[in-house]
Amino acid sequence: MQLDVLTLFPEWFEWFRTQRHVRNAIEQGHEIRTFDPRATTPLTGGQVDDTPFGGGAGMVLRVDVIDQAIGEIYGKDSLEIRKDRRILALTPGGRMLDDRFVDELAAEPGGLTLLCGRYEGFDERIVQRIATDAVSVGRYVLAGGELAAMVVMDAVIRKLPGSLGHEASAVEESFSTALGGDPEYPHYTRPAEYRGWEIPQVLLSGNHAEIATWRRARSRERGVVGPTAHPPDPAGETAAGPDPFGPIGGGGGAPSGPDPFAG
Ligand code: 6GU
Repeated sequence: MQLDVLTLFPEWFEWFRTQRHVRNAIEQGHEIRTFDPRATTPLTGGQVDDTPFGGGAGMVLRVDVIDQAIGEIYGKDSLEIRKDRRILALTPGGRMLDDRFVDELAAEPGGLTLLCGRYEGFDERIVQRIATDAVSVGRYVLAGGELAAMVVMDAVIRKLPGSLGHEASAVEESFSTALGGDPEYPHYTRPAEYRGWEIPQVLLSGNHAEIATWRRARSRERGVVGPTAHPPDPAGETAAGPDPFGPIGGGGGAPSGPDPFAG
């Protein structure tokens, strides 16, 4: 897959490219290219942004600058390019990135172009006329789209064959269809007991069917309860009293309530 990023800060992506799963993907033939719209701006003095019509604070990325950059990168008019590949405008008000959206992007045959906004953001015509999608990584505002672009690319790259050491890791992971869209089950490794903190005994049983059932149940439970903003208290209580987001059934004991596989 070809991942192209339009950014005023291409150097931010140098570190990203050195990360192992990203390097693996590049070795597999995937590409990450960065383009600075300042290099192709039709305006003088490397100008890329302007003050907003109607007044207000901040600067807005100009539509002519982005249109020109895309035209030069692909050697075609941007209205043609958007038929061939997904062009993502990274903006806090966009479609929220989730596992389904990531799968959709990873399956895109034409490649992705990520547009990073800075300042107050994009001239809306970039989003409406040039981009195929507006993408957000959460309901908060970052200073620019660069970190969001890395989030999108990281999530997409993990789905590409050959980028993870272990192919199964991306199949049965949080929010995947293999887990019915639920978060991943908890993992444990050695030591089996540490400071009196034991692991669920079923995991030591060697009974793969029971382990799978237990994992599916824990995963489903996390899906019902929602993301753990705060790890469950093993005693089921906190200083503030019983944790409303604690074990299903509200009981104490194991984080997941009575555990049929315990002991
Ligand atoms: Cl995609 N961009 C910016 N600037 N802020 C964000 C975002 C994107 N997603 C969440 N916050």
